[in-house]
Amino acid sequence: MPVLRSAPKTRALAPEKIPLAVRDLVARAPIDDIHTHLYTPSFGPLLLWGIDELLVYHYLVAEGFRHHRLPPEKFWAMSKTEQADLLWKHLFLEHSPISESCRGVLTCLHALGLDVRKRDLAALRAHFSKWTLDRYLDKVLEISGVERLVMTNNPFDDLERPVWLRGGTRDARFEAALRLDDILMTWEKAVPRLREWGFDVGLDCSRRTLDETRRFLHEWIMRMKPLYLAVSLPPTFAFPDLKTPGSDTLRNHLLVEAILPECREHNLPFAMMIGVKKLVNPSLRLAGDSVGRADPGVVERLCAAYPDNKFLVTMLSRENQHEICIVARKFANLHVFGCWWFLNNPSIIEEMTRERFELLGLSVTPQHSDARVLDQLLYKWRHFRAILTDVLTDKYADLARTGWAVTEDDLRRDVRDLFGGAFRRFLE
Ligand code: HDL
Ligand code: ZN
Repeated sequence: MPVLRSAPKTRALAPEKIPLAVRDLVARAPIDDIHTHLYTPSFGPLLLWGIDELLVYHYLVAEGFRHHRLPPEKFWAMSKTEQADLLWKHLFLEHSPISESCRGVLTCLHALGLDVRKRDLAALRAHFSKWTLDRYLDKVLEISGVERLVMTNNPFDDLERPVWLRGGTRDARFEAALRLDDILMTWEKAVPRLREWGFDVGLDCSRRTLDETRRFLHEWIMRMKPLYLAVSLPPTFAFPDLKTPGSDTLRNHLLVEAILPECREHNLPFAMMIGVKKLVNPSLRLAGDSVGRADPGVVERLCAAYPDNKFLVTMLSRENQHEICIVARKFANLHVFGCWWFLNNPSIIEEMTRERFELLGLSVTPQHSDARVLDQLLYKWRHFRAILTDVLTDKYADLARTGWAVTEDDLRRDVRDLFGGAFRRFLE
């Protein structure tokens, strides 16, 4: 007989006490950051940190072009320090830094206890020059409350691959995710490199090619011990793709006959990050990608066709958010996560988080940082904690109005779920 009665072990919070309790618990809760572009220091220059990296983050680069109007080739010819000087001038000194990515830089500096009143970039740089990376890493993780984070790991990256091949000790705070954009999005470039590494693959989707691709995946899963496999997909991604034979059909074969079987064998989710229009303005380089509305039916069909696979999904278009919540209500093998990239703005984060709680309750991971610069953990999480506090406070107040006893234990359990607990159960 299922347990139908379990009176709360601790006292209910008086309704007027709920806001303070939520604020304190959310502010202090440790975070499991399930998608970042950060690396352990052993990956060398791949781990970006410090004020100049914060200023030349591709979000600010894009915004900067709207002010300085330099020809892109002139901007890219500058040193990183010169780029940072230019962006500081245009985005902070000549205009109030009210955009989310500019505000984020200031939140990072504020979290570090730095005084930005003088708006003195040279003084700020002098502060960062005093840190060693290892000490700064510990400091940022401590202040941001990030306990563990998941990297984005790509065997096709020429800087990253040798570090994995060398092996070495792992920093338990950094976990891996095996990224497959090269295989699923640029197969024709992946083939010669896979063949160079001893995998007998071809441009076709022969049995040999698919088996050898699985062998490659298996080898890197054993090496990286990833929490999930991942890919960033265009809004046009189709499944099954019977409309446009050619590369898409090949992509479907690689997905269905190599990637999903490997995921099942290792009980690993497949993460699809859907809606990126790559390089709509190539002259902006990493800042040149855009967004497009995708078809959530793709996710429905994959979840239905592969019930023994687990899918992590985040969609880039605001217009897809309600739809993907409905898909998640239909398929328990789907876990929705994050306010990704162009959605990581307070007005949209609040809307998405409310929508998700109303439709999915606490079976969702509402945010990841997507941090590309270590220091960004400081702002991406501080900004999100504030929004989550407001939304959760409203939700528990709604419950209290029904006579439901909201306890501190309930709050602690629920916040732990939202900051990684639900994700970890989904991995089990
Ligand atoms: O593909 C991804 O993981 C995206 O997050 C891209 O890296 C993107 O450039 C980004 O950094 N978004 O925040
Ligand atoms: Zn990312």
